[in-house]
Amino acid sequence: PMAPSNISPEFSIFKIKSEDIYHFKEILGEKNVIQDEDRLSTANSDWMKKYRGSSQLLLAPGSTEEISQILHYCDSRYLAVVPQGGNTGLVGGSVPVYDEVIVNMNRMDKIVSFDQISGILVCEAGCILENVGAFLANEGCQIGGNVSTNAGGLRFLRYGSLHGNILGLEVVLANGSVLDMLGTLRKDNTGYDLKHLFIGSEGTLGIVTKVSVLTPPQLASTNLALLACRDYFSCQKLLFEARRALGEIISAFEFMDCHSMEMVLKYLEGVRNPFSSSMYDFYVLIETTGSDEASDKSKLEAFLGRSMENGIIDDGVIAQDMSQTMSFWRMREGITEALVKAGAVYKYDLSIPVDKLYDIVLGYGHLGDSNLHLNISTATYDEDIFAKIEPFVYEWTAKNKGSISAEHGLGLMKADKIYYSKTPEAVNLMASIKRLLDPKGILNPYKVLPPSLILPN
Ligand code: FAD
Ligand code: 2HG
Ligand code: ZN
Repeated sequence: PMAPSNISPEFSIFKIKSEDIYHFKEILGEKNVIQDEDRLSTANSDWMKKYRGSSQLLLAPGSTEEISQILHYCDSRYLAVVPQGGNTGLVGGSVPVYDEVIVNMNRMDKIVSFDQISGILVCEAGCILENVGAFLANEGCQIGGNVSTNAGGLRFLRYGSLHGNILGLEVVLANGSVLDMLGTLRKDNTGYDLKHLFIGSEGTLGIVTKVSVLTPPQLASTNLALLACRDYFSCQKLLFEARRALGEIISAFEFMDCHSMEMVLKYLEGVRNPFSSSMYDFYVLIETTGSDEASDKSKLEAFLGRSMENGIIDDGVIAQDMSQTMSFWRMREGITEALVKAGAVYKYDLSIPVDKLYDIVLGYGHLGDSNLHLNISTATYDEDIFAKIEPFVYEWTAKNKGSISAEHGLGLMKADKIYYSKTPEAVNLMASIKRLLDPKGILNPYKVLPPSLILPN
C-alpha cells in the first residue's frame, strides 16, 4: 500500500496478501474486514468527489485494543493506513492516495462518561458530533475527525479552538502502542502537553481512539439575527461594535457575500431570500447565547436599532422561531453543498487579517475569527483557471501574513504548500516528530508534510 513506484520511488511497495486478510479477520472477526466493492468505492472517495484512492481493504475496529493490534501488524508489514472518520474532510486527508488500508472509526461510538457538574465528556473517537453536541454539527463528522483536523466552526468565536477544550486523548501510535493521555483535569502542567501534537495532526501521528472534552452547558436563550450591509467596511464596523455591545453573549459572527447568497438561493431547495424586496452585497449572521431571555433579546434589539440608525446595517431581521432560525443557518451552512451542486469548485480556507479579508474574493466565512472561505465556482475544472488561482492565492495570503489553512487542514491538497505558512525550521521539526512517532511512514502518507521529508529510514 505504499505509492506505486512511478510516483514516489523512494517508498517500498508492499501489497496486501491473503495471509494479511486472514490475520485481520482473526483480530476483528470476518464481518469487520471489508472487501466489498460498493463500500470500498464510497470510502475511497471524499465528500466533494474530488479525490479518489484505490484501497482494496477497509477495517472496522471496535476497540482501542483492536486498533492497537491492527497498527502493530501494519507497521511490521510496512502496510500504509489511512484513518477515516465521517469522511467529511475538505482537503483530501481522509481518503487513500493509492491502496492504503482504510481504518474506519464508525464502530467506536460509545460514550464513556459524562460529568454533569463539570461538563466533562469522555467518549470514543467515532462518536458522531451531532449526537455529542457543542461545536459544529455536520452530518456524519466524528469527534475523532474534529480533533484530528482541529476543526473550527460557527461557535469558535465563543468557545475557541479544540486545543483549549480537549482535556485528554487516548491515541494508538503507528507501532500499536497505546498512549493514554485521557485526563479529565483542566489544569495539569506536568511536562510537555503531548495531546496537542495529535490535535490537528490529520491522522499522521496516531489514531485517536478516545477523547475527553469540556462541554459548555446549554443556555436558556439563543437569538439569531440576519443582517444586510452595503459594503465590506460596514461588516467590519459591525464586528467592532458587536464585540463591544454584545461581548458576553455573542456566540457567532458569520458573513457571506451576495454571490454566496445567490448560490444557496439557486441550488438549495426551500431557501428563500429573507429580504424579499432586494439583494444586498453582504449578509451577516449574529447569534447570541445567554441565560436571560428578556435581557439578551432587548440587548440585541437595541444594538440592531443603533446599527440601523448609524447606517452600519441596511436591513435586518431577528429569527422569530426555531424554523426561521434553522432557515437562516441553512443559508450560511448550505453554501458548501450549493457550491458542489453548481459544478467545479476551487476551495481555499484562509486566515487573513480582517481588514484585508475581502480584498480577494468570492467568499463567506467566520468573520469573527478572520477566516475567509474563498470558493471559486466554475462549470468544470479547467487547468487555465487553476493556473490563474494558484500560486497567486497562496502567495497573496503569505504576503498578508495569513494562513493557507485556517481550519480544514492541509491533507493531500496542501501538503506541499506548507511553506507558505510555516518556516523551513518549523517544518523540519514537524518532520522529525513524524519520523520519531512513525518511523516507517505508514500513517496517512502524502498528507500534511511533503512526502520527500518523511522518507522511511
Ligand atoms: P474525516 O474527513 O474522516 O478525516 C479528516 C482527517 O482526520 C483525515 O486526515 C483523517 O485521516 C483524520 N482522522 C479522522 N478520524 C481520525 C481518528 N480517529 N484518528 C486520527 N485521525 C483521524 N471544518 C471545520 O473546521 N469547520 C467547519 O465549519 C466545517 N464545516 C464543514 C461543512 C461541510 C458541509 C463539510 C462537508 C465539511 C466541513 N468541515 C468543517 C470539514 C470537516 O467536516 C471537518 O474537518 C471534520 O472535522 C472532519 O471530521 P470527519 O470525522 O469527517 O473526519
Ligand atoms: C464552513 O464554514 C465550512 O461552512 C466549509 O468550513 C467551508 O466549504 C467551505 O469552503
Ligand atoms: Zn468554516
